[in-house]
Amino acid sequence: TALKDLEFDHEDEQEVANTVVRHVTTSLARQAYNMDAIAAYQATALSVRDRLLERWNETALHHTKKAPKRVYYLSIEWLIGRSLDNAVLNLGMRNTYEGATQKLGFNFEDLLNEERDAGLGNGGLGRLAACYIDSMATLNIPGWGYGLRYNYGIFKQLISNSGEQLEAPDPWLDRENPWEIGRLDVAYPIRFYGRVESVPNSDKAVWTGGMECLAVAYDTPIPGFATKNCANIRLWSAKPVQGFDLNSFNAGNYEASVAASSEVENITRVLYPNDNMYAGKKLRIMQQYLWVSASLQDILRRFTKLDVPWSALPDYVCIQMNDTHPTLAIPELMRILIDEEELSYEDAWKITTKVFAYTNHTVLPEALERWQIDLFESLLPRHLQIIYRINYDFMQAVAKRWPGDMDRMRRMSIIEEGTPKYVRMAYLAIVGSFKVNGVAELHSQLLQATIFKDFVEFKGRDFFTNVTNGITPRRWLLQCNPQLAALITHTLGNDHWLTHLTALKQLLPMAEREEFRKAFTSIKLENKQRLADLVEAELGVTLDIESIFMTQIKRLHEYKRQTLNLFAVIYRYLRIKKASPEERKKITKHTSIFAGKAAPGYYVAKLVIRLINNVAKVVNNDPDVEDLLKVVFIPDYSVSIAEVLVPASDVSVQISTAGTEASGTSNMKLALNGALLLGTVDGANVEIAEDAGEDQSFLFGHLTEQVEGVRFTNSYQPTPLEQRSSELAEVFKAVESGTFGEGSTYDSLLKTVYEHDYYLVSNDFGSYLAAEKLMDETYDNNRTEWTKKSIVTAFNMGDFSSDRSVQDYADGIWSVEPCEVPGNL
Ligand code: DL6
Repeated sequence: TALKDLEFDHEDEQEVANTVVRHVTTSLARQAYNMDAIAAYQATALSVRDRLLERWNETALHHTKKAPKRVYYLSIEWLIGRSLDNAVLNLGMRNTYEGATQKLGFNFEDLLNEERDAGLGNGGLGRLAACYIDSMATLNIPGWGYGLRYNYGIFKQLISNSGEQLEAPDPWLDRENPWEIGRLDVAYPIRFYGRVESVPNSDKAVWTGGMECLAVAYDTPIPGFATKNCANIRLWSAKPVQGFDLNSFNAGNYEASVAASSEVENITRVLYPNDNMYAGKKLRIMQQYLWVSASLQDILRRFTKLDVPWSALPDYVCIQMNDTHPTLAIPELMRILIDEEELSYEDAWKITTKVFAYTNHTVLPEALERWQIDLFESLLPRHLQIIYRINYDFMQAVAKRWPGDMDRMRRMSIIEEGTPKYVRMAYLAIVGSFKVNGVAELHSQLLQATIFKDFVEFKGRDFFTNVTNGITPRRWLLQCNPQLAALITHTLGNDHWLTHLTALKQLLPMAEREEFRKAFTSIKLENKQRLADLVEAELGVTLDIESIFMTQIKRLHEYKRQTLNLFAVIYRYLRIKKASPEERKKITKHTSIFAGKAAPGYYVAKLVIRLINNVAKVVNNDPDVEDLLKVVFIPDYSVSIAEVLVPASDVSVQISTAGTEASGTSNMKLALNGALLLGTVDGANVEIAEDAGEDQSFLFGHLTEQVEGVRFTNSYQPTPLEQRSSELAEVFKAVESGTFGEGSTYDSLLKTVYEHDYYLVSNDFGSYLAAEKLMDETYDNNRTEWTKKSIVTAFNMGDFSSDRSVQDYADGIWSVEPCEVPGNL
C-alpha cells in the first residue's frame, strides 16, 4: 500500500468497528443487525468525524492561545467531492477503517460509493478552493474557508435519448450530511434594502429598515495530512429571523404567513450553475452579501476577543478573495468600521486596504462582474455610498497623477458611466486590496498587459503578482491512484513525497528501468480497465484498453473548444470509413472521452454535448470502425468521476484558444497521473510543458499574441471555410448532410465557425490534426518511448502541488506562519 497507517493508532480494527456500531445505534437509532450499506457508510463517517472534531477542537484551542495571524479564504464555491476516503487517508487510518468495516461485513470501497459528492461548485475555481484548504491544513497554516451552504449544489446532468443535456436538482443534503456540524448558536443578522441616514459631523451613517435575516453557520472540518491541525470550511445558510408571520397565520392566510421566510431561505437555496459567465441576478448579489457580511462579522468577533486596537487588524487577519465574488467585503468592512465601530473614513480605509488580497481567475469579458447601480441602490444603499466615496478618492488620485486625462479616468473608474451605470467589481477589488494575483504565469502577464494595464501604471508592478495554481497530491494521486502511489512509496522507500511533491524528481531515472516501466504500465492498464468497466456498465460501450485514452474533462465552453476535439474525431471517422483494409492497419486506435456540464442557459455549449453524443452513437455502432475508434461522453461529471478518469488517461486534451484559459487544473491532475499533454500554449499548459520537458508534450495552435490578428481577419476579411481548412469543411459537410442525425440541428453551432470564428477553431484545426498525428506515431512506433514520456511527465509535476501554491501565498501575500498543534499524532 502507498501509506502505512500512522503508528499512533493503537486502536485495533475491532475497537474502530465498535465505534461504528455505536453510531449505528446511538446516532442513527437503528439496530446493529439492521445495518445496510447506507447506514454503515453514515456510521463510519460519524466515527471518522469524531476524530476530526477532536483535532478541530485542539486546533481551535491552540490557535486561540497563540493568536497567530490568520488567513480567511473567501470562496463562493467549494467543490469538495466526497470526504470519507480523503479523511481516513489524511488521518493515517485508511487501513484500519478498511479492516474495521470488513469485520462488519462491508467492503470499504462499496461504502465509499455510498457517499454523495458535495458539489458546491462549477469547476476549477471551486475545486481549487478545496485543494487549497487541504494544503492549508497540511502546512499548519491557521486558515479557514468561508462559503455558502447551498441546499442544491451543481445540477445533476442527464442525457436524453436524443443526446441532449437535461438538468435535475442535486438534493445533496436529503440524506443527512455527516461531515457538517450545524452551529445554530453562530448566527449573524444580515440586512437588505432599507434606508440610510447620515449622522451630522461624522463619517458615520445609520442603515435601518428593509429586510433582516440571519446567516447560520455550518462547519466542515478539513483534516491536514499527517498533522494534528484541522482547518474548517464555514458555510452560511440563510434563515428567517422569525419562522413565520403569526398575524397572517391567525387570519388564515397561510401562504402569506410563510412568504417572507421562504424569500429568505431562497437566498442559499441553489448554486448558480455558471462557470466563467456573469449573469447579473439579484439573488446572486444577495448571496454574495449574506456570505461576506456573515464572514466578516465572524472574523471580527474573533479579532475583537484579542483586545488590540483596530489598527492591528492587518497584523492578525488576511482575507483572500477567490475572484471578485466576495468584493462586497471591502465596502462591508468599511461600513462596520465606520458605522458600528465609529472609526473615521480615513482610518477605516487605511485598515481595509491592508487586509484584502484578490485573485483573478479569468480575462474573459463575459465573466467579469459588474453590478447595475440601481440594484445596489435598493438592496445595499449604504454600500453604494461607500463605493462612491472610494471611487471619488480614487479618481482624485488618478487625476493628480495624470491631470486632465479624462479618458483614463473614464477607463479606470469603479463606476462605469452610461445608462444604466455599473459597479466594476474587479476594479473595486483592486483598489481595496494590497495585492492582486493571477493563477498562471501567462495569465498573470496577460492581466497586466490587458484588462488591468492602467492599474499596473497606477499601482506599480510589484502590486501584481503570480501564484500558479496547484492540486493536492493527496486526493489527486494517493486517493485516486493508490497503486501508482504505492509504487512511488515503495521505490522511494518512504512517503515523504506526499507533502514534498518535488521529491518525485528522484524517480526520473526509473524511466530507464524496464521493470519500473512494466509496473507503471500495468497500473495504467488496470486504471484504464476500471474506467472501461464503468463505461460498459453505464453506457454499454466496450472500450479497448490498448487504444489511446484521450480525455477532455471540463465545463463545456466555447473557449475550451471541445469542438476542436470533436471535429477531429469526426474527421478521423470519415478517414476510417474511406480507408482500405491496408490503410486501416496503420490507423492508431483512439478512445475519445468527454465529460463536463454546460450551463443550463448556454445554448451552443449544449449543442456541443448533443453532437458529441450523436457522433458517439454513430461511431460506436458502425461495424466498419471496428475497434479503431470509440467515443464516450460520461454523464454528470463530478469530482468522484474525475477520480476514475484522471488515472486512466493517456492523453490530456487542453486545447483552449491561446490566452483564454487562466490556468486549468485538470491539466495538472492528468499530468501527475502520467497523461501526456496535447495542448495549446495557454494557461498552466505552458509551465506544465516546460517542467515535463517539451519532448513530452504535443503543443500546437496559434499563440496568444497572434490571436487578436487572426480574429480580426476572421471577422473583417473572412475567407470561406474551405480555404481556412479543407479538412474542417469536409467535417461540416458530413454534419450538415445528416450523418449524425438531422443536420440542421447543429446549424447555430457550425455558424459560430463559419462566421467570425472567434475562438479560432478553423484556424487551429490543421495544427491540431498534425499534433494528433505526431502523438499517434509516438504511441504506435515505440510504446517504450511513450511510457518513458509518461513517467517523466508525472515525476516532473512536483511544482503543481497545492502545497507549493499555498506556501507561495503564505510567503508572498498573506505573511502568515504555520502554527502547529503540538503533541504526538
Ligand atoms: O483558477 C482556477 C480556475 C482556472 O484553472 C480556470 O482556468 C479558470 O477558467 C477558472 N476561472 C473561473 C472564473 N470564474 N468566475 N467567475 O472559474 O479558474
